[in-house]
Amino acid sequence: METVKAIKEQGPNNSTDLLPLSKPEKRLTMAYIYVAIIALFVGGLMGLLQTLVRSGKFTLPWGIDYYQILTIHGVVLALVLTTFFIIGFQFSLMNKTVGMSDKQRKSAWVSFWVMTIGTLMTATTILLGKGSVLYTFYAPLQAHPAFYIGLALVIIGSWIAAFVNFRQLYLWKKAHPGEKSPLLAFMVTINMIMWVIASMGVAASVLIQFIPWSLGIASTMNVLVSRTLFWYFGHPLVYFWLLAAYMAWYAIIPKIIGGKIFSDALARLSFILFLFFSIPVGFHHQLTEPGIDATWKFVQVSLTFMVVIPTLMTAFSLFATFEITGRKKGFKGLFGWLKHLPWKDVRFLAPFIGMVAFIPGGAGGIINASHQMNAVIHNTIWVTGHFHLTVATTVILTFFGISYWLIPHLTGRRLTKQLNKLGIIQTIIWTVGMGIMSISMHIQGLLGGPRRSAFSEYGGTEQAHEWGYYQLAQAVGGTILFIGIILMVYIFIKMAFFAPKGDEEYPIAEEEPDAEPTPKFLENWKLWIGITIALILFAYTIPFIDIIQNAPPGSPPFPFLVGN
Ligand code: HAS
Repeated sequence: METVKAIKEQGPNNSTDLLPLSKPEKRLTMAYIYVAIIALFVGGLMGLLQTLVRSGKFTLPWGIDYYQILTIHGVVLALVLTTFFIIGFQFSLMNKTVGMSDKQRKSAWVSFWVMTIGTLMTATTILLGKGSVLYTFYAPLQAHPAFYIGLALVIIGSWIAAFVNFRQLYLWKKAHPGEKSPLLAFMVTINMIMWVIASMGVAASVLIQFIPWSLGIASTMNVLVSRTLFWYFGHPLVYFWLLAAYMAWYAIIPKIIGGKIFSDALARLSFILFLFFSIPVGFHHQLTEPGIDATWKFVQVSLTFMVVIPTLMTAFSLFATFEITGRKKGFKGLFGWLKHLPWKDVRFLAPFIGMVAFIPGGAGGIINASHQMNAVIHNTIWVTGHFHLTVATTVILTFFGISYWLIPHLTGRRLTKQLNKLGIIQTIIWTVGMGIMSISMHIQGLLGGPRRSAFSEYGGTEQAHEWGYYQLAQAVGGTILFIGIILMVYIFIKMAFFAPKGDEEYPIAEEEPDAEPTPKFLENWKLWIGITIALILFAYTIPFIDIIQNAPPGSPPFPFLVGN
């Protein structure tokens, strides 16, 4: 029989074998999760304060500024919580499926510390009131250089993690010539390729534009270039969050419901399509910006709609898994199979509600991307409603669902019946709170209520009076959500330190035995990366040249990124 050490050195025998996580590997993933849970608490508290301020019934004490807490909320939740949770979770997936050497683990720790130091730098700058520039840090808002240097470190740290993941798969492939890679390792690799290509945009902007400008080396910068580079990164950023949730939907949920993966090939194809269509689409966040030619906005909006294809493939695959599993268990009728789903298992319930929330969340996204309709909702609090359904419900409820088995697995404890029950209560609280908050944000947005503004009550007009009801509803939703966060932190502490010792399963599903074999070309990395780069060059080259050539005075075309 092979020892764990031997398997570790060579990787598993075939692509469906799973490796046990060693103690050091468990500690590594837990380190990332500790940061994520602290971020959840701090960011959630700021979210509560925001809704209270906007309700007009509360003033921040001690001279704290609304935009300061809004920046902490955005940076800590959208950038820190997500990135740390995803990278930690992905390391555990890679270690389970392809294995990790000691050297790779050391590099992974370097990644963790570089990211953590960066996070501390940025967070401290905001807390000191020197970085209230929101998570998109649009110029001409300017922060202290430490804000941007901290962000650059977070990105560099995440690249180290990406290259560890690439090496993990590379060594496994070398040891298993001709075999298809494990599905989850394939998915992690796609997500990290997307992340590296996309984050180069924001890294370039931070390093070449923002840091010199904030240090006073350059006195001005080309603002449209900086916004374009940000959104070149900003849209794939949201898919970076979503794909981590999709990994659980495709490969973990089937195991939890007692079923199998519907199709390995379909799952891989959908991830490849996400790689193609996540990056060359940033202009759909810049539809109202006058400096970008309408033709290129049209091209990028068309590419945006292509993303709907892998999304619907995912919905199809999930429905198929649910139905096939139910029918195998003997449930009949058109929807009888729904009854077999383990509604009382929080590991399933939380991500399932996340899936359902993605139906209105995705429909909202399609409205946002449609140019004329975007003119109605852009810069209104509708957009905030949209991303609280997508990232703060679909993605986060899936991450909570993962935590309920991952954390006890890592800490050598069990998800007890009582913790499962608390988890179900937490999921319901989250759904109700987010439902109230997000619906009222959508409605207030349609009535013209602005986003990113503490002044939503000015003027005493009839319209502003009407906004008041929805702002109050948002404060109610925000308060319920904060109760949900406190409960989640409590469950986390229990799972990490106090739950009874035991073995919690790391649930990874197998493929349906009669599924069609996965075609070999799906692992043609050079081809997929080549097509991705070609699409980016097609969508960005000409408009980018336009932006630089037609830069206004003070933003000299060359050196094109910083003026003086
Ligand atoms: Fe978005 C703004 C367009 C998806 C996040 N988005 C944002 C911002 C964030 C964000 C954070 O075009 C704000 C950025 C800022 O600060 O300015 N978004 C889209 C489109 C999609 C989309 C077309 N967004 C997401 C996801 C996010 C996210 C996912 C986070 C995770 N978004 C926009 C646009 C803007 C925008 C514009 C800019 C607006 C502006 O003017 O500023 C698409 O990907 C959506 C496709 C999704 C679907 C839904 C498919 C449903 C599925 C559910 C399956 C369920 C099952 C269970 C199986 C078509 C897969 C059901 C079972 C039953 C029994 C019912």
